[in-house]
Amino acid sequence: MRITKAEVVVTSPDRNFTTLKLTTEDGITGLGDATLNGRELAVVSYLRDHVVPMLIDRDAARIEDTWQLLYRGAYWRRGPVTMAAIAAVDIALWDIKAKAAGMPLYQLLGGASREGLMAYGHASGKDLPELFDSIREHQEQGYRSIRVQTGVPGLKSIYGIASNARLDGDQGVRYDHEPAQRGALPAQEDWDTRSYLRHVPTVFEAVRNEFGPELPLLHDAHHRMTPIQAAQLGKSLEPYDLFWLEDCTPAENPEALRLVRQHTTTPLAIGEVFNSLWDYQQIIREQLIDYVRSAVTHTGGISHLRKLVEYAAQYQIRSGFHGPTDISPVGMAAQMHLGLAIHNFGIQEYMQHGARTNAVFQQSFTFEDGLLHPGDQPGIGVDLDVDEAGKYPYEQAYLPYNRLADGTVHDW
Ligand code: CS2
Ligand code: MG
Repeated sequence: MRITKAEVVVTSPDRNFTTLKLTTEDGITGLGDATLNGRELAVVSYLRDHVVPMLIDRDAARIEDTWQLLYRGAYWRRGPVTMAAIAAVDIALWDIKAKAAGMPLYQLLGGASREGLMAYGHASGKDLPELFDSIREHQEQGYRSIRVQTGVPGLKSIYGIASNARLDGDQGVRYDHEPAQRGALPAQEDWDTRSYLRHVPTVFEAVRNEFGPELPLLHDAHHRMTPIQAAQLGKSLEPYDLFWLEDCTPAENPEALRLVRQHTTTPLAIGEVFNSLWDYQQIIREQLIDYVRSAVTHTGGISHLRKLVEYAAQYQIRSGFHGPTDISPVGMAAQMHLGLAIHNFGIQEYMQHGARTNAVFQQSFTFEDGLLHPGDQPGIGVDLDVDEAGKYPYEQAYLPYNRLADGTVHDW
């Protein structure tokens, strides 16, 4: 089963997506997601200029060998660009293998370990009334677990807060419907950690009073605290029983989590900006986290993410795969197959793509009663409408960044 064609498709229906499409001599096609938010074209070049020539005429059945060739053979290992490119190839090859076998991918990965995947959505509001409306809107959509982000008094604009949050698609401002804003330069936002640390526990107290003790609640700190600040936040949130506190400290210093762990029993999730098993090795071995946040798209594909979660399983650490809108429907579907098959699934982030994106990527996965299911079409179950994709050329877009009141650039 030789690969005869490898095309890199860039489209920007609601935001930019990079997709690899492989075709075999038998006419089987496979899709892989290589979207790296705000740095999309770097992966396009990596694929087109350096990977595609190596794929032509290779045996599409040799998934592990292709992974090792691209990873070890490059000399330059790891990094978000390399690992997103390898992910796209790996996902596309699993799609082809499952189509050739006539099975949905999760069957090849060992079959379903559960009926569906518990998903969480993003509720946000600049104040409590707006936040409560957003939580209710998510519950009406079927979500049984909810991430909570709010504005902080005194700060004008903060990442993760929609001022007109909508779930239904095309109108309104949805902050992370398009987490990277289109434009020639990145937008600047504000940050003040002391105000944030004072405010967040009051928000969770209000949410618990309004919505009761049952609803699983999550919170994302976007890497903005020092270890001792993160410890303080984890401790002050303990009465509100969070499902997890995400990305409490910056990714480069895994040892910071030791200090956080010593002070709080709030469960910790980390890793959406990690890109390999080796980034997690120490924090898994030392049991410093509870959930692995990687996405299949940014962690070398199905083959590598599976090894990562199986390693995590030895330490009772579960999956919490990254699923914002910058993971394309191809990446989302691929990680749903993996999540359905593994034993140590935890939760799946799911934000829902807009109508234009859904017209470009036709999907067979479903979201019903709060549970995702990848569907039973052979392969990963997503088709790319190339003509539709062609209507939306790439547009420059960046994630925002933030500065403190004195002008210092702060951590993401
Ligand atoms: C967030 C994302 O989903 C999350 O947990 O951290 O919105 C993230 O900021 C973007 O995916 C960055 O590309
Ligand atoms: Mg996050």
